[in-house]
Amino acid sequence: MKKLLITGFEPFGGEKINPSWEAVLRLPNEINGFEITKLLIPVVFELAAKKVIDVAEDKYDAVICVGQAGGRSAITPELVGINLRHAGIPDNEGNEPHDEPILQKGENALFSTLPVRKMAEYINKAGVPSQVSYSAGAYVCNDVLYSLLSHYKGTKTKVCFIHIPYCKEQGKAPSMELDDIIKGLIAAIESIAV
Ligand code: PCA
Repeated sequence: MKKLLITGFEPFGGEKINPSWEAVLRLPNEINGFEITKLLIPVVFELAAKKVIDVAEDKYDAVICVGQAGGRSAITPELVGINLRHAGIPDNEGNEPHDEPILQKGENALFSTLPVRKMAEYINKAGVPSQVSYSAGAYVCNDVLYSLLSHYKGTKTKVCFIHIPYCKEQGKAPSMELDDIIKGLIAAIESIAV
């Protein structure tokens, strides 16, 4: 059976929950012929990607990381990761890099290797608002996306990152029902043919 690793983050920035992990945790264990493994990762530069790579090794066909993007109102698969760390707030271990590269000799940017446009189409078709995003920011989510794309470049392991809005339970706006976030993630996985 094909194998997919999907990750969610711990809470950060004063929030009590992170909707990425709440949604990932509630996904079925099998979707679209993929056996799904779920992993909680820390909101810490460098360490988050290291945890994913330690678990994934070369055992997975696809790795999808999910993170909260407060302020967005749609599910946004990210097209690109950039070689930059720039924090607006400290991460969960107090790191606050400013304009530092992730990899000293890395390429400036790397494109997702999973079909993010098709993902957005499938999510919309499932009745959940979605659009492709051209920036995952420069905080820990982008750090994870770029680091994984660099690590798995040219291998069988395909990678993407999906940002999601706040969920209703967080009491912030804009927000999305957790059930819709879950529905959207399932639709995204249904779009993958590897
Ligand atoms: N969102 C942050 C990091 C963890 C998360 O859920 C980001 O967009 O970088």
